[in-house]
Amino acid sequence: GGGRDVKLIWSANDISDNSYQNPSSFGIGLFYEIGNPEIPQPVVGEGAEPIVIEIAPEVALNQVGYFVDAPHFAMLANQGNFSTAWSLIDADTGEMVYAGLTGKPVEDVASGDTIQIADFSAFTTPGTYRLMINSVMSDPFTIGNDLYGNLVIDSARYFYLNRSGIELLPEFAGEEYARPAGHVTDDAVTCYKGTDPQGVVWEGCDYTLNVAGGWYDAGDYGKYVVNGGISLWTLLNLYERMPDVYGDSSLNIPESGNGLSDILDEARWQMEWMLAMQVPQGYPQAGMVHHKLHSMDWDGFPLLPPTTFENNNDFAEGNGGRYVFPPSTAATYNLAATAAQCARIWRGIDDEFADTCLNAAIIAFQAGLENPIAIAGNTPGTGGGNYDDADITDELFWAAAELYITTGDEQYYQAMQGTPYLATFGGIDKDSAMYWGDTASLGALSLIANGSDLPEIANLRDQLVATADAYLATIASEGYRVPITEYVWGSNSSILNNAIVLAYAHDITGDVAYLHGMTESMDYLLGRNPLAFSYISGYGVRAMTNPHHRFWSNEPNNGFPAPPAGVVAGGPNAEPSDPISLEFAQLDAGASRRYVDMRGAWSTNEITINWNAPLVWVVAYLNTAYTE
Ligand code: 9MR
Repeated sequence: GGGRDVKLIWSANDISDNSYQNPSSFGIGLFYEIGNPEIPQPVVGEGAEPIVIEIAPEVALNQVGYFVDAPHFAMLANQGNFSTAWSLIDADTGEMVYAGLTGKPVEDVASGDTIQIADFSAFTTPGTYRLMINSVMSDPFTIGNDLYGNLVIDSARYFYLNRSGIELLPEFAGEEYARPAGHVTDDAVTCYKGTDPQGVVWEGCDYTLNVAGGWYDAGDYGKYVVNGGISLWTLLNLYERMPDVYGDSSLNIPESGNGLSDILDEARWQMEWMLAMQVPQGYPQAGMVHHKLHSMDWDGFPLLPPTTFENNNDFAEGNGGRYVFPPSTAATYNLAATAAQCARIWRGIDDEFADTCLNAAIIAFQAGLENPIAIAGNTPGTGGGNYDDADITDELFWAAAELYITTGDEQYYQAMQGTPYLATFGGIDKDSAMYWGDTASLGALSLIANGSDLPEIANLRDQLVATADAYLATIASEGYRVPITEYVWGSNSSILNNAIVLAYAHDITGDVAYLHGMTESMDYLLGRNPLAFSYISGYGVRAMTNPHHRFWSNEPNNGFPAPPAGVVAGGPNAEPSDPISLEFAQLDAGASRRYVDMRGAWSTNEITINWNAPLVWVVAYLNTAYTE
C-alpha cells in the first residue's frame, strides 16, 4: 500500500462561532475520512482537541451488496499509481473464487483521488464475499438479488416518523422513536407582520389558518410548500408507476388496516397540509398558497418538537413566534400540481377527497396565472430556509401537465405550450434532472407515466432517453461511476433523482443498461465512494449515524436516538457553509470528499423529505425489478 495518512477524528469541541443555534452540542460525532468503527474511540472531555488516529484505507464498495447480473465495481483510493491485483474471496471459507487486475489507475477530478478499480461483473455466483484490492481487504458483502427489501420499507417509514401534529405511538414508531405530537398549535397560525431589519414591511393577514399536520421538512421544524411539493409528487408518482409495492399494512402506520396502500395514506398526511396552506376565499390573494411556515428563530438543538408553541398571533412582545409567510407563485403551482395528482389518484378511492383536491388545484392554477410574480425571497428572522425561486416557468409547466392529465382540459395544454418544457425535456443537459427549484421534469415524467398521447410526447420520451444516455456516459467517465459531476447541497438527491430518469428510460426502452445505471447509483450511496462510507443509515458497516436532525441527533442517553435505518444524508457539498463541515470536512480535497458525519454539519449531513422520497422511489423500483 501507499503512504497516505488517513484519520478518524473524535471531537467534543465547543464550536462557538456558530450562527445557527445551541452551538455547544454540535461538535459531537464521528468524523470519517476512511473510518473504522473497530478502532477504539478516544475518551473525550469538555473542550477536548480533535484526536487524529492513523488507520487503514478501505475498499470502496456497495457495503450491502450487488445484484447478480448488475455491474460489480469497487475502488481503492490513493494507494499507488499502478495497476494492481484484486481477488474475490468467499467470506465463509476464505477461499479465493475469482481474481483479476485493475486497469491503469484513474485520476478522479470530483474527489482528487487516484483510483484503482476492480471490475468483477463477470462473477455472478450468489453468496457472501470479501474483495481484496492491492492487499486491502473489504468487509463482507452480498452478491444476490434480495438486497433492498428492508430498505424499501425503512426508507418510506421516514415520513411517518417525521409527521407533525400527531403523537408517534410506540406500536407504530417503536419505543425508541415514539414522541409526543409536535406543534399542535399550528392549528391557528397567522401571517407574519412587521418591519424587518432591512426596512421591508410585512403586511400580515386577517385570518389564522389550521395548518397543523404535514411532515417536518428536515432537521428543522419548518414546513415548506416548495419542497413539500416535490417530495409528495415523488411518492404519488411512485404509486402511479408501482401501485402494488406498498400494500395496506406494509408500513405499520396508524392508517394500516384501512384497506388502502400505506404509501397513499402517508402521502395524504402531507396533501391535506398542503391544501390547508391555500389562502381562503374572501381574502386578498385567495387561491394562492403560503410559501412556508416556521418560527422566527431556529429552535434549539437537539430538541423534541414542542407540542405547543407560542405562535404570537397577537404580535405581543418579542418576535420568536411561528408564522405563515406570504403566498408565492411557486408554492401555488406546487399545490396545483400535487392536488391535480391527488384528484386522479383518489378518484374511486375517496371521491370527496378527489373533488376537494381538484377544486383546490384548479383554483390554485388560476391564482398562479393571475399572480405570476409573487416571488419568495429572504424572509425576516433566521428560523427557516428560504426555498427562494425566481424562475417559476417550470412550476407552471408542471402544474399544467398534472392538471391536463387529470382533466383533459384544453386550457392546460395551451398553458404547457406557453412554456419551453413541452418541446424540451426539463432535465436535458443538466447535471440534475430535477430538484425543488426545478420541477419541469416532473410534469414530463407524469405525462409519460400516464400514457399521454399528445403529439409532443414522442419527442419528450426521446429527449428523456437522451438525458439518461448522458447519465450513463457520466457514470462511465467519473472515477466513482456516478451520474453527476457537480456536488451541490444535497448532492445525493441529484443522484437519486437522476436514477428516477434512468428508470423511466428503462421503462421506455427495456434496455438493461439504464437499470444498471440505477444499481451503480445505489452502489455509490452505499459505500462505493471516496469516503468508502454508506450515506444511508443502518445499511453498511460504516454508515451515517449523526445526521443534522433535532430528534435523531444520536445522544441516546439524553433521549435523542441515533437515526432509524433507511435515512439518506444530503451528502458531499462543493461549498459547505456550516462551521462543522468547514472545520472538519476535507476542503483541500475534491468536492465529493467534502462531507462529515457530524450532527452540526447541516450543509452536508442534514436529512430531508425531498431526499428520502427519491430514495424510496429508486429502491422500490430496483427491488421490484430484481425480485419479480
Ligand atoms: O435543499 C436546500 C438546498 O437546495 C439549498 O441550497 C439550501 C440553502 O438554501 O437549503 C436547503 O434546504 C434546507 C431548507 O432551507 C431548510 N430545511 C432544511 C433544508 C435542507 O438542508
